[in-house]
Amino acid sequence: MVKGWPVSHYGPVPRFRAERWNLQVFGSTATGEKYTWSFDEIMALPAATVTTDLHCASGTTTLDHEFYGVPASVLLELAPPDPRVTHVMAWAEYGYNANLRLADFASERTLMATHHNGEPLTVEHGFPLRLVVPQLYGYKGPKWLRAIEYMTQDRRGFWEERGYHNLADPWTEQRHSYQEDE
Ligand SMILES: Nc1nc2c(c(=O)[nH]1)N[C@H]1C(S)=C(S)[C@@H](COP(=O)(O)O)O[C@H]1N2
Ligand SMILES: [Mo]
Repeated sequence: MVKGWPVSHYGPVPRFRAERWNLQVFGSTATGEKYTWSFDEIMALPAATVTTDLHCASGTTTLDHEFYGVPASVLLELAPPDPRVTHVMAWAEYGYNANLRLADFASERTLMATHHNGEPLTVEHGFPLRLVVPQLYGYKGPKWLRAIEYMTQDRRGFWEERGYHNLADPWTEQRHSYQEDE
């Protein structure tokens, strides 16, 4: 455990331009259509607060983060997935991505956060939108979230392709892909 909230990610911090930003849902939606929300539209959606610890797979845990934002369940209602969807890919700026089981994305505590401890997220921590999946390691929560892709089979994301565990449960310490055969 460490004090404060360290910044940890791969690559540069993207610059935010509201007029060029949107959030998309694509892939296997129920209707086959793609959905797009502007920044203002996202900010107008129903929001909730989730308090959680954050566990980085490389060892750092920080406690009691209060995130506020749009529950993933709201997105799933607005953009229903095809019944065959089993997984989602969460996409960030610059192509960072993380795959999630649909059940983990749909969990009632999964949030697309806009705020942290009552303040807008800082850009280093993912402003304007960051996926928070409380029950999984940090790499499953892209900062600078830009899209959710509905998938009818699993596909590994950025760290999952580079030796990190496909499922990432911190309670059983699923950190590395070699643990997947255990
Ligand atoms: N876009 C993006 N999101 C990311 C990452 C990244 O490299 N790029 N790293 C992940 C990892 S491994 C962790 S532990 C957390 C760290 O979040 P923090 O910097 O806000 O503590 O961000 C996650 N989200
Ligand atoms: Mo991490």
